[in-house]
Amino acid sequence: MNMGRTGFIFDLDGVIVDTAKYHYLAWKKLADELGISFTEEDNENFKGVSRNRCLEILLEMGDLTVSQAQFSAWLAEKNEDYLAYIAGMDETEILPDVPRALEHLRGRNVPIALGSASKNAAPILEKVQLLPYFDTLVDGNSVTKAKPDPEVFLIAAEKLGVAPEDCVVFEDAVAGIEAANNAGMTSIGIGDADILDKADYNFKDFTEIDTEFLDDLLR
Ligand code: B16
Ligand code: MG
Repeated sequence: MNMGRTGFIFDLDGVIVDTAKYHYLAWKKLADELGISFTEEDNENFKGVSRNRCLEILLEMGDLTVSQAQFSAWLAEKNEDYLAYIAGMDETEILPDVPRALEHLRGRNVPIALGSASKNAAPILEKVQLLPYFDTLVDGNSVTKAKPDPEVFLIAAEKLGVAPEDCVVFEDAVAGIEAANNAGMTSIGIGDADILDKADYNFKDFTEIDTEFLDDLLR
């Protein structure tokens, strides 16, 4: 363990790329098939939430109880549609100034991890060509407990060889900020400060995060 060394953990959707719009389209398609009303506002509640839990919420919205086999089939259908929507993603979909921050941190030689609920994180990072910046990926395939449980970030800290209290997490979801706080890490909310009011720091996006702020986190 490198005590005192700062580790940086990035969430994926809403922090690095805006895949929420593709998740919305895929959930909306399934909801329409099932006759369940699903709006972009409803999609807000799906941010940072596991695929499995999202389908449970959707079925609760439609008052539907289904067999395990049907549940799995719909889960697979949603993901196939989602994969079709993200097939054409490229680096133009990276959110503003994220590469600048990653480049700066790389230059400082600090360990960087991904901490995402998505099971599609690796192919997405590959598509937008940011994979080389990450020392390790912890995603929906490696966790058993969803955010706000701190598991995803604690595994990331362990893999980086950094103490949890020396880790900084960038997150756009309320559950993600809670997970970071539960892990004893410094939490940085990306998005609406009123919604992410439990974060230690708040920024609208990475254009507001200057290199001085990043360097201060290293001290
Ligand atoms: P998948 P994050 C999350 O990503 C999304 O915000 C959430 O909407 C999605 O349901 C979840 O990933 C699972 O994604 O279906 O690709 O496994 O924000 O934790 O990076
Ligand atoms: Mg997110």
